[in-house]
Amino acid sequence: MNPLADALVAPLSGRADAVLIRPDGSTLSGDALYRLSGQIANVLVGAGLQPGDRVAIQAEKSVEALALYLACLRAGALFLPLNTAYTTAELDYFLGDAEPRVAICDPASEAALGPMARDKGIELLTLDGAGGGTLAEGAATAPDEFATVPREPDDLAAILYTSGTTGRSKGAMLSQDNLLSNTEALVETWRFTSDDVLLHALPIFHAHGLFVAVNVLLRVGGRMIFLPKFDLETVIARLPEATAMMGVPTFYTRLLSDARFDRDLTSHMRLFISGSAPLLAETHQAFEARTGHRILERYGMTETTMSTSNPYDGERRAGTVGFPLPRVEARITDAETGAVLEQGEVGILEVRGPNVFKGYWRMPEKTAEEFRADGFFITGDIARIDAEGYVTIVGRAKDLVISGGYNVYPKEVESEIDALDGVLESAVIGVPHPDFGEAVVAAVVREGGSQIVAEGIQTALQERLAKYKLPKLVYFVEELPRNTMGKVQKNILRDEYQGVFNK
Ligand code: MLC
Ligand code: AMP
Repeated sequence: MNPLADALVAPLSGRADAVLIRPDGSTLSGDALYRLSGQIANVLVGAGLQPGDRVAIQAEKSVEALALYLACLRAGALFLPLNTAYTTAELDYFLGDAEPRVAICDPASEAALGPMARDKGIELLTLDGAGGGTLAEGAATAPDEFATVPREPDDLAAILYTSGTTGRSKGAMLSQDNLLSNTEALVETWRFTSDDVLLHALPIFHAHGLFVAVNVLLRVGGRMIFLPKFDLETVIARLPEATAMMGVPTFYTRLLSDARFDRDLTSHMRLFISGSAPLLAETHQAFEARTGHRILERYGMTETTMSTSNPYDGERRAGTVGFPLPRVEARITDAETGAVLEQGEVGILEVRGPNVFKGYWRMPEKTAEEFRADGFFITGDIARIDAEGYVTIVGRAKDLVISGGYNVYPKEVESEIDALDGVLESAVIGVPHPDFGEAVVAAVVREGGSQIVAEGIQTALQERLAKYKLPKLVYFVEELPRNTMGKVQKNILRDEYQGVFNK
């Protein structure tokens, strides 16, 4: 038994029809993908991989990168995907913490990562966006037969890093059953079948594009139009071939900004799903007015994969994230005391169910802090559950910015800014942005006599942080607003800068 490989990968064997449609329209059959996963699994084992080892990958989205995920499932390895935007400095931490046996990077990063990998005893292979590189070369000559390694439902299948409000990023450990149970719940809730063709424009290094999109479509034996990224022209051109689309709100606001995106273009579509960041009620309404479709909004987290969803048949209510998924429980508690609140009250959203992760990699204390004794996971999102059971996310207890669906923890950016010569201190906030939903803005206090300018800060940060974490604007202030306890009042800064991107 290997629950995920049995459910997602094994059915590809012998499947002659297309499972992946590439940007140029060429296709890859299920069987070809299956055989490729076997070849890659053989390369990994040849590199010394044992079941339970981690395989890290930072590479452009490609059919081969997806096959690597399937190969890891078959080989009993823990798949560890990394955002392509991470810098070498960020990777140093992830690779040091996760201690993967094998890491795969773009050939362009090989020179920078090679010495790091050697120091850490990691076997480094390469893969580019066109499917070239040493991993693919090895796979081309490797046997395609591979005996899938047995796994138990509680065995780990993946580690996904998520930044922390304090300190370093944490690796969320997801088990076979976490992922498979969630896939089953989503298939049931969203009615996916083998007739579905998903327009897949999300990255596959985060939960949304990988565990929601890919797992669901593999589970039902559907197809995916596998695009390297969200590009408005390509998405509009390929939409007629799709039945369903999943995206972050930015995908939908970008589509709405184009007059070609209308009722005619979308009339054949079965379903549009949104998540990873709040979908403004006004976007939901504008989308319906333009296309006649009501976007189905759902809510999740790396640690829990999906927890709630609006209904397929019932009312998809704008501004809400719907009901807990089958077998998932949700409750609202008091932020200070942890007491369960009355229905309708606003507090911290907690969830429990087979979807909830096994804890943070090698961080038992951090794990313990985020769970209640009765097994509920404290999401850090502020929410309300109404009399009908609809969950509405009203805010975040965690100091977190979500920009275009990517999470940015202000503390991480502040630490980097504060470390620069000429900076006394800084405060990083998220402010409304028409494209990204929220954008990162920094308020910086210079050290006495310092002449540091915004450009200097941006340039210095580029070396240290992924691009999406960089402040889109840097303001210099005399001092940061603080309350009587000395805590920076970010709400005052947010009020002050809230209109800067809407002028
Ligand atoms: C790119 N940039 C961003 C950004 N994406 N800045 C802030 N926020 C982002 N999300 C930077 C680029 O590096 C570039 O910098 C500049 O902004 C303009 O880029 P762009 O060309 O407009 O961006 P694009 O490449 O089109 O990417 C935007 C995007 C992408 C929205 C398509 O960010 C994306 O695919 N987001 C999806 C994220 C996602 O999958 N999240 C799921 C997490 S899982 P410069 O300096 O070069 O101009 C999760 C759980 C759950 O949250 O519930 O699903
Ligand atoms: P991540 O750590 O990338 O998995 O991001 C998880 C966070 O994204 C959640 O804790 C929420 O704050 C946010 N999120 C995901 N989906 C939604 C949604 N539909 N509405 C509001 N916030 C969301």
